[in-house]
Amino acid sequence: MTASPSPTLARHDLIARFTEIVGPTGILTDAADTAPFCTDWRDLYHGRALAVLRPADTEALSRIVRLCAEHDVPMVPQGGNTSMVGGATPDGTGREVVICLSRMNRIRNIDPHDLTMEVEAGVTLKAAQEAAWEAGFMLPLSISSEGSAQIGGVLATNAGGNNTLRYGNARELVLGLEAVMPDGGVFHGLRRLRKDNTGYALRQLLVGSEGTLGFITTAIMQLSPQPREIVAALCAVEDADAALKLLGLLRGRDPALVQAFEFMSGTGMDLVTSLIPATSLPLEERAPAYVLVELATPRPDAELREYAEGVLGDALEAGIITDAVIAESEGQRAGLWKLREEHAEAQRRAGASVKNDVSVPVSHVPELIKRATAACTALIPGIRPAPFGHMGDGNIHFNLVQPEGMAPEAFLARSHDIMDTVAAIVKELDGSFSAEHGVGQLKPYMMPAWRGGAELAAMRHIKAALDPRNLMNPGKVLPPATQDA
Ligand code: 2HG
Ligand code: ZN
Repeated sequence: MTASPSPTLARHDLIARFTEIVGPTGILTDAADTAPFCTDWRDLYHGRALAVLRPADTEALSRIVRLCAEHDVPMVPQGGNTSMVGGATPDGTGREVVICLSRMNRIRNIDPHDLTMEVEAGVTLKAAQEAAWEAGFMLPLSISSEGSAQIGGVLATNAGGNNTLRYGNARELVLGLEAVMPDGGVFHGLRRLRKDNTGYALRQLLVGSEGTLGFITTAIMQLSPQPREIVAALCAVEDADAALKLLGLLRGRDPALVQAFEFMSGTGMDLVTSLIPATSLPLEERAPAYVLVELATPRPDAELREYAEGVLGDALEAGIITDAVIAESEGQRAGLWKLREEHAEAQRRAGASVKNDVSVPVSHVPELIKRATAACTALIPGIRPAPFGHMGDGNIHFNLVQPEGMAPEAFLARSHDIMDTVAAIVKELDGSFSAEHGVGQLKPYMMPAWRGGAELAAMRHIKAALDPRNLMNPGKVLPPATQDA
């Protein structure tokens, strides 16, 4: 990948032209105002921006992109700024503009016959879920950062989250897209068709491209019928082998009911209950690991709670689980989910941590956890492995928290050693080093080893064809060409 060129228009002229497009309230230029947009959620990257631009509609975004293309201004799209891999943070040159889509925040339409929702990029995932629910449907995409993450970013990263095992990733839920392409042209693909084989599926190329091929402005999302009954339970298990047996038991009885199957380590749970206010373990005793199971059905007469009691009772009797609690109310269900969803925040509060957002075939999850725990513990004595995540689809966040008392900088200096150690095991288990958070600017260096040869070459051709001057989110996803094997 070639470096992106420098803007060909003086800074003040560019700012004047941008202001003409977005108006004075749609642009930020002072360093103090742009700073929050130049740092990522994990505080790993600190960039600078020529300006932060906040277009109110597709037309304004298209004009911005055209202007940037004309004058070689690199652009970084940003939604809720919740990337785990620095995917929405500008570099340190101060040449890039951050394009923030939060003003494009309308839910345009929910269609009860098509089971679709038309939603703009700046709507938070939570707001979209709530609107779908109020209309009697469900948008079945759920991630820990859904209160801040916005639809544009969710699609650009092909977010997965908690319900992938039943409903798929963001990709599976998108029927249509509108996007501004690198030359400023608008791709009008807001179709709501279940069947549409007319050439290349451009929308699917944009989903998961992390803003490197175009900026998503609006999407048609597919909705599901609302479940009539939902039952959540927290189960204590000895280890991931037992968790896998529990998944087998649940799927063997009725695979259609399992909506979420989330693994948590004892260490991770301890961090949540000790560092996050208003959380406590609703079981008698601490366990080596836990599973949060959620069952759901759209049938009105399923007697799901009785079913859950039966199947978990059998799991207890068979020694697969050692304890379990079933939520008695919506409040309790939310409490169980809080224990799971606060894992990232608790780990942040515990000091420096290294994240490995990896996936392996579901059957290999226990081996991954065992081998990676042993390897990382041998690498850095005192390191605290705290794996958790979406075990039902094979995506484990194999996160490692710094040893107590170690300087955070000293721990972070070992990040690449730790990531490479975990990655080597993931590779042997036929997995992926980037399951759901994307590649961003944290992991492009891993691409040649994992997606090298014809695959990376094809990605480079696509990027060069659509964005020949490398202006769209440069430095993300693809490594510099010099790193190719
Ligand atoms: C989650 O599943 C998110 O909670 C964050 O993907 C994972 O902190 C992480 O590594
Ligand atoms: Zn996750």
